[in-house]
Amino acid sequence: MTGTGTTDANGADVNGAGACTAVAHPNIALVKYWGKRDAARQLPATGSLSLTLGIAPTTTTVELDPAADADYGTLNGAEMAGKDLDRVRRFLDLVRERTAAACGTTADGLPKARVTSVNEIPTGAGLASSASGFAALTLAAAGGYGLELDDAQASALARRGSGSACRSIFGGLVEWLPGDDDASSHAVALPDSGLELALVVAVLSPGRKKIDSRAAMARTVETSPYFPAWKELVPGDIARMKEAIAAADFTAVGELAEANAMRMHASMLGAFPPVRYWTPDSVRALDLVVTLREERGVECYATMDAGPNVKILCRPADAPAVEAAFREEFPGIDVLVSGHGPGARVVR
Ligand code: 2P0
Repeated sequence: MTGTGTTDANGADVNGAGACTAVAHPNIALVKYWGKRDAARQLPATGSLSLTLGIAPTTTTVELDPAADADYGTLNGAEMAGKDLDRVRRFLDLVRERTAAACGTTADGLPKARVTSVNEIPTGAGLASSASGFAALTLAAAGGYGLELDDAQASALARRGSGSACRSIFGGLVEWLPGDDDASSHAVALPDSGLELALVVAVLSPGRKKIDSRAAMARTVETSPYFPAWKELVPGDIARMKEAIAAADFTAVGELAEANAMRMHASMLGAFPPVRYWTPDSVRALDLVVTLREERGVECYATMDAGPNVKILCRPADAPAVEAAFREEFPGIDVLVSGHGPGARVVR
């Protein structure tokens, strides 16, 4: 999937390079990534485990541009600027460094690039677009520059762009192995146990969040007295979650996922100043999940990320009932339904 056999060379002196387009899907963690032990190298404090979704993909094209002085591009049709552009440039610098090392040349001799990225997602749906975005950018940039990567290497490189992006390289249920250096911190696909999950995303609040996850994570690590407890908890949650997945035990998967998400939010609430993403609608949505489960016979569990939106885990057969209940409780909101999605891939 990380093949780099692009042939429409664009004046660049790297083998088989020029332009490449890749697609990647977002993922939602069932055991969350919250905290880094090394921010510069993007090494996480713990492992994590996620489901790659089948909705809302990002499609990204990287074209080498020998005439450009700096990387540039568009995101959903608008010119990239500010922090977003800086982050893309830093990532492409890293791709050029790796390419230069592999080709025995210098990164300065490699052309800059134009990046065109489109998120196929309802505006502000609250699905982490940095995961699909950096996973797609990793494969497109590697293809554009002619950098050969196996899946683990692609995942480790995507991690440098955004931690959760390392998981979107793979499809279905995925574990991010925390590792202890740049090469060993990457994701792997979990064996298929036959467990089929559905995820319903209730878009309660489409606006941009007040504090981005990178800053919120750093604040939690630095100031929350509950962060050490979170860090100690996660390895056991991952082990239990893998057992539950292997046994295709939906109830155990749901209970663990919900408890893990609440404990991540507890660690944030303990930060100073506190990090609180919840709104009154988030609490109403969490109540509705309990009502569905305990009073209406629809077994479902809630998870939340760095934002106010609530995602509901259920069996695929129950997804229509969960969707209908959320549409009724919150008229007019977007409700998205997803099953297991594929890993990132080069499309041309
Ligand atoms: C996760 N989140 O496991 C957790 C749960 C949000 C809450 O991964 O700084 O955008 O780029 O590594 O990957 C969001 O964090 O952070 C995230 P960086 P990222 O999905």
